[in-house]
Amino acid sequence: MKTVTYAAAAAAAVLALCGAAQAQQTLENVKKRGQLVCGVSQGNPGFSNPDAQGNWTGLDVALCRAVSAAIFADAKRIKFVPLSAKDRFTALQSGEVDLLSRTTTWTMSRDTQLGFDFVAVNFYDGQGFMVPKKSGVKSALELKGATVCTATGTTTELNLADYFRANKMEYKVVAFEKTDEVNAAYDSGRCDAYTTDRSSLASQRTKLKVPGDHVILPEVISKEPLGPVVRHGDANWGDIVRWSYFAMVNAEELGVTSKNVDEMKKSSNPEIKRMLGLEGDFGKMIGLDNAWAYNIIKQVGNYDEAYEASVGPKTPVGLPRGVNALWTKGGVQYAPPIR
Ligand SMILES: N[C@@H](CCC(=O)N[C@@H](CS)C(=O)NCC(=O)O)C(=O)O
Repeated sequence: MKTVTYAAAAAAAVLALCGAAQAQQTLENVKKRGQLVCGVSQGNPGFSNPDAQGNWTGLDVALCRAVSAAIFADAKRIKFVPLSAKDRFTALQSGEVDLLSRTTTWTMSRDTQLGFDFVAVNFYDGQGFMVPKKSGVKSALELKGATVCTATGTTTELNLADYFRANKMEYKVVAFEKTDEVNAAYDSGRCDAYTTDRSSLASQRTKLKVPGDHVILPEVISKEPLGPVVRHGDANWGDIVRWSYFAMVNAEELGVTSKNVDEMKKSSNPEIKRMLGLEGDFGKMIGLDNAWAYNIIKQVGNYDEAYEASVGPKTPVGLPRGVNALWTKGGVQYAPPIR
């Protein structure tokens, strides 16, 4: 009896050790493969979207590129895997992707029940509604009895139910797995309103037949902190993704851009020196080269550069920085120091 117990205990210990060793392997696997596998959307302009040449662009894509630059000194060593909202979590759990960077809301249940770690918030968002301008609707509170289109496998349906219940309004939901199906249904007039994250409404609006015919209503009915997700249990990997993101935000705060980063190597500011790998061993601390952040900034840019190029006011998505401004400029984007 005792022997069995010891044997079982030993087996469990070996399993636990192997599990831990395996769990800490992501960086090694990525290096061996020579490529980062990044889970993105199937097409969310400004966040993750292939352009006419098939090159992936967007704010979430910039984060994949930053991680690739930090590891390989090359922002292009990435395989992008397009995932629907419904399939994204199994793809991360099964190891099909190393990192999920796809407008994913950080919630307590996802963080604690799915075996994941949310490592940063690269876009603070909230759920909203879009309606055809010609409907004359000016507030979500006028949507009593409306048919609302949305995507399945998202945080959206529960927020929608909560909002209509709280406001004692009836509604009907029409939900699809693919965002393109939601767009088609809404564009054909099957629904009175379209609901999802407000940033995604602005993004998907660019894909409608006449984007200018639709307006996003002022109500923000939920908190949708969107950010990159990794598997729980590989702390080093989580650190790499988190600090790749923080490097972009710190670079913005310190005024370091892709254009001036070489010039900035001459700066006497100790924070800039540490960030660019000229002082200290900050890259080594996460298993990378000390030029990790230099490579991110040089090849991908700082957070502001990535934001303005993908979703900013001059892009078709057209989102002002708003709450995603730096904390020094009235927003909540704040990165702990590289120190
Ligand atoms: N933030 C929400 C929603 C995420 C989501 O999937 N949004 C849709 C917007 S309609 C999207 O990104 N669609 C693009 C695609 O599936 O390619 C969540 O994490 O559940």
